[in-house]
Amino acid sequence: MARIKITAFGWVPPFARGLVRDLRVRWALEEAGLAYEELLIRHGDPASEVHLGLQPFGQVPAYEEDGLLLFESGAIVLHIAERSDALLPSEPGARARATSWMFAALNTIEPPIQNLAEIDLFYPNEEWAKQRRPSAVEAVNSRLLKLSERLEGRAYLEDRFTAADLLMTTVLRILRHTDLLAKMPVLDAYRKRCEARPAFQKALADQMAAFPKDEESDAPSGGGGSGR
Ligand SMILES: N[C@@H](CCC(=O)N[C@@H](CS)C(=O)NCC(=O)O)C(=O)O
Repeated sequence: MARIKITAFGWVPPFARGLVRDLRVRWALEEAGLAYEELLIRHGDPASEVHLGLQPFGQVPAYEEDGLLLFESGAIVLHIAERSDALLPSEPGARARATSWMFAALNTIEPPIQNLAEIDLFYPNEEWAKQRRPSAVEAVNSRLLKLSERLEGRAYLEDRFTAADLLMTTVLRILRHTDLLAKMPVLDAYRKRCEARPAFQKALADQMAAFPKDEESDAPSGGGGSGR
């Protein structure tokens, strides 16, 4: 059995905990029943520099398996999903449709959500951010409305849970500091349905377990990234 290793941060600010993108990879590995090791990145630790170098942009997550080195959470999840019936159906048409939704999560839904999150979490007091925010909210809402229409009367994006729902859920979670999802009951129920899966709960617990428990350790000197 191949040894799988993923990189993750050993510290991020509280607002980022439970959102860092290694969560997607952990979740996919749990759904697929594949064991993995984590390479935790902590600034000041020489090993961390090596681990950061596994990703071309110095970000997490990176994925290593028997000399195969991958980056980009979506590509890693797709790699895992391609060999697990739990994450992608085997029928080619169904598989291609699910893959379309995987790209939709990352390419169509995540950009406006990430834009809003950056305004709110990184620049809340900037005048430009205050002016920009209403149109950023509008951009998110217009995508959420279409997504909600798709999910109306459905449990999942296609006719069963796939890696597309996994990615979409992790994208929707980025809005947790707002009430935008709560205002869309179909989407809120969808997110909760996916998050109730034991594999998600395990992945989340494992990401959270990597962070220090005591508040004093929450100071940036503990190491870690921006959590973006
Ligand atoms: N598109 C990349 C984004 C990765 C990313 O933004 N990682 C964040 C953590 S969630 C990070 O490493 N931030 C630190 C940095 O950018 O230096 C992916 O999906 O893997």
